[in-house]
Amino acid sequence: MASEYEILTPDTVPAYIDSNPNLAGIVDTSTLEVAEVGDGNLNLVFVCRDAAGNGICLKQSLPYVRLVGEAWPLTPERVIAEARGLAAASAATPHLIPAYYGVDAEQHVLAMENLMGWEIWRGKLNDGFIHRGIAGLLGVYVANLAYSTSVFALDQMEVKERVVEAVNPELCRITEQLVFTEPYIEHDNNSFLDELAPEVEALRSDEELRAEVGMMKFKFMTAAEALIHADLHTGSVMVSFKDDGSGDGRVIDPEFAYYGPVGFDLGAVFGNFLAARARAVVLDRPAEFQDWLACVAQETWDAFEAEMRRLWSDRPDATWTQAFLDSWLAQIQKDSIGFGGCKANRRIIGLAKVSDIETLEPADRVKAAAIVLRTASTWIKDRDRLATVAASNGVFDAVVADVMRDGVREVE
Ligand code: SR1
Ligand code: MG
Repeated sequence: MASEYEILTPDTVPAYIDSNPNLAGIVDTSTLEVAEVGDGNLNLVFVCRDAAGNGICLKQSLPYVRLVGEAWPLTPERVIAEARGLAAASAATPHLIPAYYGVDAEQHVLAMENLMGWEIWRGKLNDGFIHRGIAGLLGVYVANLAYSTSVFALDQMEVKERVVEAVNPELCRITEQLVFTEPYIEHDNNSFLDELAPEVEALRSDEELRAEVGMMKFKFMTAAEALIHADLHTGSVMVSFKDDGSGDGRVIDPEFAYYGPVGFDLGAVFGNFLAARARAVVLDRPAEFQDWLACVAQETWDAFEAEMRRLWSDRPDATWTQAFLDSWLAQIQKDSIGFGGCKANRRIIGLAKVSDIETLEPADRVKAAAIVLRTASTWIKDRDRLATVAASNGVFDAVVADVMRDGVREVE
Protein backbone atom coordinates (compact mmCIF):
# COMPACT_ATOMS: atom_id res chain seq x y z
CA MET A 1 0.00 0.00 0.00
CA ALA A 2 1.46 3.37 -0.99
CA SER A 3 1.96 5.95 1.74
CA GLU A 4 -0.20 9.08 1.84
CA TYR A 5 1.15 12.00 -0.15
CA GLU A 6 0.05 15.48 -1.06
CA ILE A 7 -1.84 15.75 -4.31
CA LEU A 8 -0.66 18.91 -6.05
CA THR A 9 -2.94 21.66 -7.34
CA PRO A 10 -2.05 24.68 -9.49
CA ASP A 11 -2.01 26.75 -6.28
CA THR A 12 0.46 24.48 -4.46
CA VAL A 13 2.86 23.86 -7.36
CA PRO A 14 5.04 27.00 -6.81
CA ALA A 15 5.66 26.09 -3.16
CA TYR A 16 6.38 22.49 -4.20
CA ILE A 17 9.02 23.67 -6.67
CA ASP A 18 10.55 25.96 -4.01
CA SER A 19 10.78 23.03 -1.60
CA ASN A 20 12.66 20.86 -4.09
CA PRO A 21 16.37 21.80 -4.37
CA ASN A 22 16.73 19.80 -7.62
CA LEU A 23 14.32 22.19 -9.32
CA ALA A 24 15.93 25.42 -8.08
CA GLY A 25 16.61 28.06 -10.72
CA ILE A 26 14.58 26.53 -13.56
CA VAL A 27 11.68 28.96 -13.16
CA ASP A 28 10.92 32.04 -11.06
CA THR A 29 8.12 30.76 -8.84
CA SER A 30 7.11 34.28 -7.77
CA THR A 31 5.73 34.93 -11.27
CA LEU A 32 4.69 31.40 -12.15
CA GLU A 33 1.48 30.64 -14.05
CA VAL A 34 0.36 27.06 -13.57
CA ALA A 35 -2.31 25.09 -15.41
CA GLU A 36 -3.32 21.46 -14.94
CA VAL A 37 -3.66 20.08 -18.46
CA GLY A 38 -3.63 16.31 -18.01
CA ASP A 39 -5.97 14.84 -20.61
CA GLY A 40 -4.61 11.31 -20.41
CA ASN A 41 -6.19 8.46 -18.53
CA LEU A 42 -4.02 8.32 -15.43
CA ASN A 43 -2.19 11.39 -14.10
CA LEU A 44 -2.09 15.06 -13.23
CA VAL A 45 0.05 17.23 -15.52
CA PHE A 46 0.99 20.79 -14.57
CA VAL A 47 2.49 23.11 -17.16
CA CYS A 48 4.20 26.12 -15.63
CA ARG A 49 5.62 29.29 -17.11
CA ASP A 50 7.18 32.31 -15.43
CA ALA A 51 7.10 35.95 -16.49
CA ALA A 52 10.45 35.61 -18.27
CA GLY A 53 9.10 32.75 -20.38
CA ASN A 54 10.95 29.93 -18.59
CA GLY A 55 8.97 26.76 -18.13
CA ILE A 56 8.74 23.44 -16.36
CA CYS A 57 6.27 20.56 -16.57
CA LEU A 58 5.40 18.45 -13.53
CA LYS A 59 3.58 15.15 -13.78
CA GLN A 60 2.15 13.55 -10.65
CA SER A 61 0.79 10.03 -10.39
CA LEU A 62 -2.56 9.75 -8.70
CA PRO A 63 -3.12 6.65 -6.55
CA TYR A 64 -5.92 5.59 -8.90
CA VAL A 65 -6.87 5.55 -12.59
CA ARG A 66 -8.00 9.10 -13.37
CA LEU A 67 -10.28 7.96 -16.17
CA VAL A 68 -12.29 5.77 -13.80
CA GLY A 69 -11.75 7.35 -10.38
CA GLU A 70 -10.84 6.09 -6.92
CA ALA A 71 -12.78 2.87 -7.54
CA TRP A 72 -9.77 1.68 -9.57
CA PRO A 73 -6.68 2.04 -7.34
CA LEU A 74 -3.35 2.04 -9.14
CA THR A 75 0.13 2.27 -7.74
CA PRO A 76 1.58 5.79 -7.88
CA GLU A 77 4.99 4.05 -8.00
CA ARG A 78 4.46 3.98 -11.76
CA VAL A 79 6.25 7.30 -11.74
CA ILE A 80 9.46 5.31 -11.15
CA ALA A 81 8.83 3.27 -14.30
CA GLU A 82 8.33 6.50 -16.20
CA ALA A 83 11.53 7.93 -14.72
CA ARG A 84 13.35 4.78 -15.84
CA GLY A 85 11.95 5.11 -19.35
CA LEU A 86 12.92 8.79 -19.51
CA ALA A 87 16.40 8.12 -18.16
CA ALA A 88 17.00 5.34 -20.69
CA ALA A 89 15.77 7.51 -23.56
CA SER A 90 17.80 10.46 -22.23
CA ALA A 91 20.88 8.31 -22.61
CA ALA A 92 19.94 6.83 -25.99
CA THR A 93 18.00 9.57 -27.82
CA PRO A 94 18.04 12.80 -25.77
CA HIS A 95 16.84 14.80 -28.79
CA LEU A 96 13.61 12.77 -29.00
CA ILE A 97 12.23 13.35 -25.48
CA PRO A 98 11.65 16.44 -23.34
CA ALA A 99 14.66 17.38 -21.17
CA TYR A 100 14.28 15.31 -18.02
CA TYR A 101 14.89 17.04 -14.65
CA GLY A 102 14.38 14.16 -12.23
CA VAL A 103 11.83 12.32 -10.08
CA ASP A 104 10.52 12.80 -6.55
CA ALA A 105 9.76 9.27 -5.38
CA GLU A 106 7.96 10.40 -2.19
CA GLN A 107 5.51 12.79 -3.85
CA HIS A 108 5.39 10.74 -7.08
CA VAL A 109 6.28 13.73 -9.24
CA LEU A 110 8.36 13.86 -12.43
CA ALA A 111 9.88 17.11 -13.62
CA MET A 112 10.67 17.79 -17.24
CA GLU A 113 10.91 20.46 -19.88
CA ASN A 114 7.70 22.33 -20.63
CA LEU A 115 7.43 21.97 -24.40
CA MET A 116 5.74 25.33 -24.85
CA GLY A 117 3.82 25.64 -28.08
CA TRP A 118 4.06 21.91 -28.81
CA GLU A 119 0.87 19.87 -29.13
CA ILE A 120 -0.21 16.26 -28.84
CA TRP A 121 0.16 14.57 -32.22
CA ARG A 122 -3.22 12.81 -32.09
CA GLY A 123 -5.05 16.14 -32.00
CA LYS A 124 -3.09 17.47 -34.94
CA LEU A 125 -3.75 14.30 -36.93
CA ASN A 126 -7.43 14.63 -36.09
CA ASP A 127 -7.39 18.15 -37.48
CA GLY A 128 -5.66 17.07 -40.70
CA PHE A 129 -2.19 18.56 -40.14
CA ILE A 130 0.78 17.05 -41.97
CA HIS A 131 3.97 16.78 -39.89
CA ARG A 132 6.56 15.30 -42.22
CA GLY A 133 9.36 13.33 -40.60
CA ILE A 134 7.87 12.52 -37.20
CA ALA A 135 6.95 8.96 -38.12
CA GLY A 136 10.62 8.33 -38.84
CA LEU A 137 11.67 9.85 -35.53
CA LEU A 138 9.52 7.26 -33.76
CA GLY A 139 11.37 4.47 -35.54
CA VAL A 140 14.68 6.00 -34.44
CA TYR A 141 13.39 6.29 -30.86
CA VAL A 142 12.24 2.65 -30.71
CA ALA A 143 15.49 1.35 -32.23
CA ASN A 144 17.74 3.28 -29.84
CA LEU A 145 15.74 2.42 -26.74
CA ALA A 146 15.62 -1.24 -27.77
CA TYR A 147 19.25 -1.60 -28.79
CA SER A 148 20.76 0.30 -25.87
CA THR A 149 18.85 -1.69 -23.21
CA SER A 150 19.13 -5.16 -24.77
CA VAL A 151 21.66 -7.97 -24.80
CA PHE A 152 22.79 -6.61 -28.17
CA ALA A 153 24.53 -3.73 -26.38
CA LEU A 154 24.80 -4.77 -22.73
CA ASP A 155 26.40 -7.53 -20.72
CA GLN A 156 23.92 -10.28 -19.87
CA MET A 157 24.28 -9.76 -16.09
CA GLU A 158 23.45 -6.11 -16.53
CA VAL A 159 20.39 -6.91 -18.62
CA LYS A 160 19.08 -9.41 -16.09
CA GLU A 161 19.40 -6.87 -13.29
CA ARG A 162 17.58 -4.31 -15.41
CA VAL A 163 14.79 -6.75 -16.27
CA VAL A 164 14.15 -7.32 -12.56
CA GLU A 165 14.37 -3.63 -11.70
CA ALA A 166 11.98 -2.65 -14.50
CA VAL A 167 9.24 -5.13 -13.69
CA ASN A 168 5.99 -3.15 -13.86
CA PRO A 169 3.24 -5.64 -13.05
CA GLU A 170 0.29 -3.34 -12.33
CA LEU A 171 0.75 -1.36 -15.52
CA CYS A 172 1.37 -4.52 -17.54
CA ARG A 173 -1.83 -6.01 -16.13
CA ILE A 174 -3.78 -3.04 -17.51
CA THR A 175 -2.42 -3.76 -20.97
CA GLU A 176 -2.89 -7.51 -20.61
CA GLN A 177 -6.55 -7.04 -19.71
CA LEU A 178 -7.53 -3.99 -21.77
CA VAL A 179 -5.64 -4.84 -24.94
CA PHE A 180 -5.60 -8.62 -25.16
CA THR A 181 -8.54 -9.95 -23.16
CA GLU A 182 -11.50 -7.65 -22.55
CA PRO A 183 -12.27 -6.63 -26.16
CA TYR A 184 -12.84 -10.28 -27.04
CA ILE A 185 -15.32 -11.06 -24.25
CA GLU A 186 -18.34 -9.43 -22.63
CA HIS A 187 -16.94 -7.02 -20.05
CA ASP A 188 -18.22 -3.97 -18.18
CA ASN A 189 -15.26 -1.93 -19.40
CA ASN A 190 -16.32 -2.34 -23.04
CA SER A 191 -18.62 -0.02 -24.98
CA PHE A 192 -19.50 0.65 -28.61
CA LEU A 193 -22.41 1.90 -30.70
CA ASP A 194 -25.23 -0.61 -31.18
CA GLU A 195 -24.73 -0.48 -34.95
CA LEU A 196 -21.23 -1.94 -34.47
CA ALA A 197 -22.46 -4.99 -32.54
CA PRO A 198 -22.47 -7.39 -35.56
CA GLU A 199 -18.86 -6.45 -36.36
CA VAL A 200 -17.84 -7.03 -32.74
CA GLU A 201 -19.75 -10.31 -32.64
CA ALA A 202 -17.99 -11.51 -35.81
CA LEU A 203 -14.64 -10.75 -34.22
CA ARG A 204 -15.48 -12.45 -30.94
CA SER A 205 -16.72 -15.60 -32.61
CA ASP A 206 -13.58 -15.90 -34.74
CA GLU A 207 -11.70 -18.71 -32.98
CA GLU A 208 -8.61 -18.31 -35.17
CA LEU A 209 -8.41 -14.63 -34.22
CA ARG A 210 -8.87 -15.40 -30.53
CA ALA A 211 -6.02 -17.92 -30.64
CA GLU A 212 -3.69 -15.47 -32.38
CA VAL A 213 -4.54 -12.70 -29.90
CA GLY A 214 -3.60 -15.22 -27.21
CA MET A 215 -0.25 -15.72 -28.93
CA MET A 216 0.34 -11.97 -28.94
CA LYS A 217 -0.62 -11.70 -25.26
CA PHE A 218 1.74 -14.53 -24.38
CA LYS A 219 4.56 -12.76 -26.16
CA PHE A 220 3.73 -9.50 -24.37
CA MET A 221 3.85 -11.33 -21.03
CA THR A 222 7.02 -13.33 -21.62
CA ALA A 223 9.35 -11.79 -24.22
CA ALA A 224 11.76 -9.59 -22.23
CA GLU A 225 13.67 -8.38 -25.31
CA ALA A 226 14.45 -4.81 -24.25
CA LEU A 227 13.13 -1.89 -22.24
CA ILE A 228 10.15 -0.68 -24.23
CA HIS A 229 7.91 2.37 -23.86
CA ALA A 230 4.85 0.12 -23.88
CA ASP A 231 2.24 2.85 -24.52
CA LEU A 232 3.57 4.52 -27.65
CA HIS A 233 0.35 5.83 -29.17
CA THR A 234 -0.03 9.15 -31.01
CA GLY A 235 -1.17 10.73 -27.73
CA SER A 236 2.31 9.96 -26.34
CA VAL A 237 4.01 12.13 -28.95
CA MET A 238 4.29 15.91 -28.87
CA VAL A 239 4.81 17.72 -32.14
CA SER A 240 5.76 21.07 -33.55
CA PHE A 241 6.90 22.44 -36.87
CA LYS A 242 10.53 23.25 -37.62
CA ASP A 243 11.38 26.45 -39.47
CA ASP A 244 11.59 24.54 -42.75
CA GLY A 245 7.98 23.34 -42.33
CA SER A 246 8.85 19.74 -41.48
CA GLY A 247 7.66 18.19 -38.25
CA ASP A 248 9.55 17.75 -35.01
CA GLY A 249 8.56 15.25 -32.33
CA ARG A 250 9.19 14.28 -28.71
CA VAL A 251 8.07 11.05 -27.07
CA ILE A 252 6.45 11.39 -23.62
CA ASP A 253 4.73 9.21 -21.00
CA PRO A 254 6.75 5.98 -20.72
CA GLU A 255 5.09 4.95 -17.44
CA PHE A 256 4.17 1.53 -18.84
CA ALA A 257 7.88 0.87 -19.57
CA TYR A 258 9.11 -2.66 -18.81
CA TYR A 259 11.23 -5.33 -20.51
CA GLY A 260 8.96 -6.53 -23.30
CA PRO A 261 8.76 -7.28 -27.02
CA VAL A 262 10.20 -4.54 -29.24
CA GLY A 263 7.43 -5.09 -31.81
CA PHE A 264 4.90 -3.90 -29.23
CA ASP A 265 6.15 -0.30 -29.44
CA LEU A 266 6.10 -0.32 -33.24
CA GLY A 267 2.71 -2.02 -33.22
CA ALA A 268 1.29 0.68 -30.94
CA VAL A 269 2.37 3.27 -33.49
CA PHE A 270 0.88 1.29 -36.39
CA GLY A 271 -2.42 0.64 -34.59
CA ASN A 272 -2.84 4.34 -33.91
CA PHE A 273 -1.95 5.27 -37.48
CA LEU A 274 -4.71 2.86 -38.49
CA ALA A 275 -7.27 4.81 -36.43
CA ALA A 276 -6.02 8.09 -37.92
CA ARG A 277 -6.32 6.69 -41.44
CA ALA A 278 -9.84 5.36 -40.87
CA ARG A 279 -10.86 8.82 -39.64
CA ALA A 280 -9.30 10.48 -42.67
CA VAL A 281 -11.15 8.13 -45.04
CA VAL A 282 -14.63 8.64 -43.60
CA LEU A 283 -14.09 12.40 -43.39
CA ASP A 284 -12.85 12.35 -46.97
CA ARG A 285 -9.79 14.37 -46.04
CA PRO A 286 -7.75 15.90 -48.92
CA ALA A 287 -5.66 13.49 -50.97
CA GLU A 288 -2.41 15.11 -49.85
CA PHE A 289 -3.20 14.30 -46.21
CA GLN A 290 -4.39 10.75 -46.91
CA ASP A 291 -1.44 10.01 -49.18
CA TRP A 292 0.96 11.18 -46.48
CA LEU A 293 -0.84 9.12 -43.83
CA ALA A 294 -0.66 6.08 -46.09
CA CYS A 295 3.14 6.26 -45.87
CA VAL A 296 3.77 6.97 -42.18
CA ALA A 297 3.86 3.36 -40.95
CA GLN A 298 6.39 2.46 -43.64
CA GLU A 299 8.42 5.52 -42.67
CA THR A 300 8.49 4.41 -39.04
CA TRP A 301 9.51 0.89 -40.01
CA ASP A 302 12.20 2.03 -42.45
CA ALA A 303 13.70 4.39 -39.89
CA PHE A 304 13.61 1.67 -37.22
CA GLU A 305 15.32 -0.84 -39.49
CA ALA A 306 17.96 1.63 -40.72
CA GLU A 307 18.75 2.74 -37.16
CA MET A 308 19.00 -0.86 -35.90
CA ARG A 309 21.39 -1.68 -38.73
CA ARG A 310 23.48 1.42 -37.95
CA LEU A 311 23.65 0.61 -34.23
CA TRP A 312 24.41 -3.03 -35.00
CA SER A 313 27.84 -2.18 -36.36
CA ASP A 314 28.93 -1.32 -32.77
CA ARG A 315 27.67 -4.49 -31.10
CA PRO A 316 30.24 -5.88 -28.68
CA ASP A 317 29.25 -9.56 -28.85
CA ALA A 318 30.07 -11.57 -32.00
CA THR A 319 27.23 -13.97 -31.22
CA TRP A 320 24.90 -11.52 -32.91
CA THR A 321 25.69 -11.87 -36.58
CA GLN A 322 24.40 -9.92 -39.53
CA ALA A 323 22.23 -12.88 -40.54
CA PHE A 324 20.79 -12.99 -37.03
CA LEU A 325 19.82 -9.33 -37.36
CA ASP A 326 18.06 -10.03 -40.67
CA SER A 327 16.01 -12.82 -39.04
CA TRP A 328 15.30 -10.79 -35.92
CA LEU A 329 14.10 -7.79 -37.93
CA ALA A 330 11.82 -10.02 -39.99
CA GLN A 331 10.28 -11.39 -36.80
CA ILE A 332 9.92 -7.92 -35.26
CA GLN A 333 8.12 -6.71 -38.38
CA LYS A 334 5.60 -9.57 -38.11
CA ASP A 335 5.20 -8.95 -34.37
CA SER A 336 4.59 -5.27 -34.95
CA ILE A 337 1.79 -6.01 -37.41
CA GLY A 338 0.13 -8.36 -34.90
CA PHE A 339 0.55 -6.03 -31.96
CA GLY A 340 -0.68 -3.16 -34.12
CA GLY A 341 -3.89 -5.07 -34.70
CA CYS A 342 -4.33 -5.76 -30.98
CA LYS A 343 -3.73 -2.12 -30.09
CA ALA A 344 -6.24 -0.94 -32.69
CA ASN A 345 -9.06 -3.33 -31.77
CA ARG A 346 -8.92 -2.35 -28.08
CA ARG A 347 -9.39 1.33 -28.92
CA ILE A 348 -12.67 0.53 -30.65
CA ILE A 349 -14.22 -1.93 -28.21
CA GLY A 350 -12.56 -1.54 -24.83
CA LEU A 351 -11.87 1.06 -22.16
CA ALA A 352 -9.80 4.14 -23.08
CA LYS A 353 -10.88 4.98 -26.59
CA VAL A 354 -9.29 7.40 -29.04
CA SER A 355 -10.57 10.78 -30.18
CA ASP A 356 -9.72 9.91 -33.81
CA ILE A 357 -12.84 7.71 -33.77
CA GLU A 358 -14.88 8.99 -30.82
CA THR A 359 -15.25 12.55 -32.12
CA LEU A 360 -16.79 11.36 -35.41
CA GLU A 361 -20.55 11.61 -36.03
CA PRO A 362 -22.20 8.24 -35.25
CA ALA A 363 -22.63 7.08 -38.88
CA ASP A 364 -18.99 7.88 -39.68
CA ARG A 365 -17.86 6.45 -36.35
CA VAL A 366 -19.42 3.08 -37.15
CA LYS A 367 -17.81 2.99 -40.59
CA ALA A 368 -14.38 4.03 -39.29
CA ALA A 369 -14.63 1.55 -36.42
CA ALA A 370 -15.51 -1.28 -38.81
CA ILE A 371 -12.54 -0.38 -41.00
CA VAL A 372 -10.27 -0.52 -37.97
CA LEU A 373 -11.69 -3.79 -36.61
CA ARG A 374 -11.55 -5.67 -39.91
CA THR A 375 -8.09 -4.40 -40.81
CA ALA A 376 -6.70 -5.01 -37.34
CA SER A 377 -8.13 -8.52 -37.10
CA THR A 378 -6.58 -9.47 -40.44
CA TRP A 379 -3.26 -8.05 -39.30
CA ILE A 380 -3.38 -10.25 -36.19
CA LYS A 381 -4.39 -13.45 -37.98
CA ASP A 382 -2.27 -13.02 -41.11
CA ARG A 383 0.81 -11.30 -39.71
CA ASP A 384 3.17 -14.11 -40.73
CA ARG A 385 1.83 -14.20 -44.29
CA LEU A 386 1.70 -10.40 -44.59
CA ALA A 387 5.18 -10.09 -43.09
CA THR A 388 5.70 -6.48 -44.16
CA VAL A 389 4.24 -3.11 -43.31
CA ALA A 390 3.65 -2.57 -47.02
CA ALA A 391 1.43 -5.67 -47.15
CA SER A 392 -0.45 -4.58 -44.01
CA ASN A 393 -1.20 -1.25 -45.74
CA GLY A 394 -2.69 -3.28 -48.59
CA VAL A 395 -5.13 -4.89 -46.15
CA PHE A 396 -6.34 -1.44 -45.11
CA ASP A 397 -6.95 -0.43 -48.72
CA ALA A 398 -8.97 -3.60 -49.41
CA VAL A 399 -11.06 -3.23 -46.24
CA VAL A 400 -11.81 0.43 -46.99
CA ALA A 401 -13.03 -0.54 -50.45
CA ASP A 402 -15.33 -3.21 -48.92
CA VAL A 403 -16.78 -0.99 -46.19
CA MET A 404 -17.29 2.04 -48.43
CA ARG A 405 -19.01 -0.18 -51.05
CA ASP A 406 -21.08 -2.54 -48.87
CA GLY A 407 -21.33 -0.75 -45.52
CA VAL A 408 -20.96 -2.53 -42.20
CA ARG A 409 -22.52 -5.82 -41.11
CA GLU A 410 -26.15 -5.30 -40.10
CA VAL A 411 -28.11 -6.58 -37.14
CA GLU A 412 -30.12 -9.65 -38.26
C1 SR1 B 1 -6.88 2.39 -17.39
S1 SR1 B 1 -5.63 3.09 -18.30
C2 SR1 B 1 -6.14 3.02 -19.92
C3 SR1 B 1 -5.08 3.30 -20.91
O1 SR1 B 1 -4.46 4.54 -20.70
C4 SR1 B 1 -3.10 4.45 -21.06
O2 SR1 B 1 -2.75 5.47 -21.92
C5 SR1 B 1 -2.90 3.09 -21.66
O3 SR1 B 1 -3.07 3.09 -23.04
C6 SR1 B 1 -3.94 2.32 -20.97
O4 SR1 B 1 -4.27 1.13 -21.60
MG1 MG C 1 0.05 7.57 -21.35
